[in-house]
Amino acid sequence: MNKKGFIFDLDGVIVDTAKYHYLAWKALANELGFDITLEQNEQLKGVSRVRSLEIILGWGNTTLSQEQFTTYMAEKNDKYLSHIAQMDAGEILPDVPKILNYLQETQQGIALGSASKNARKILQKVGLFEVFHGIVDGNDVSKAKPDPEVFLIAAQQLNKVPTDCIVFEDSVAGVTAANTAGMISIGIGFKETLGHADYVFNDFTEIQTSFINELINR
Ligand code: B16
Ligand code: MG
Repeated sequence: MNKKGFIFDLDGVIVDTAKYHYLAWKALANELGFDITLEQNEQLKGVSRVRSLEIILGWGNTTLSQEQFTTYMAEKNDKYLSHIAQMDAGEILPDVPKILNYLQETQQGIALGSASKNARKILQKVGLFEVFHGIVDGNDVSKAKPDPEVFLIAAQQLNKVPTDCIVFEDSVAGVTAANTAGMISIGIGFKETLGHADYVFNDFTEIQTSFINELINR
């Protein structure tokens, strides 16, 4: 059987940590005297921590000194981590284990490609750390998605050429990054927003192992 590299984004693909990011950013915005909505939070998905705070400050028409910026970033992360501390395997999104098990059974390469600097911690909390042969996160890259760097490093870790890699992504920038890397992109979410992906599914319950087999044997 062929061996391919399967690269997973974390937030929005394996777990839904967006709700925890939202709670932490909202608390910070409130502290600064304004609020952020769930719709606005959508625009922060897949975006780095630094860039997220810049965007939020723009929404609130607020500027901070460099020192304050650093303090608020740390404060946000502490709040976020207090939510992460409560996570367990029950937070893995539906049918993700089904696909991971199938990839393990067929001995495919499995890697993580996430913008989060907390990715390793989260994988440990939900008990998936050992499943991944490669992990590339926000600590390992110099250029954020839509730059393909994160996925190209993941492919290297799996010893695969980009054209033998398949990426699962929920963010617009992440799908663009996978396409630019020359990989097959699978959008997890809405067709309206992820129409540039090679395939789009609402979630993993819509993905059959027969489809994974097709990808493996392409
Ligand atoms: P952290 P992903 C991304 O994860 C999140 O979607 C995004 O909302 C977050 O700001 C970013 O990670 C950085 O996270 O503050 O933990 O370093 O979707 O790329 O797995
Ligand atoms: Mg994501």
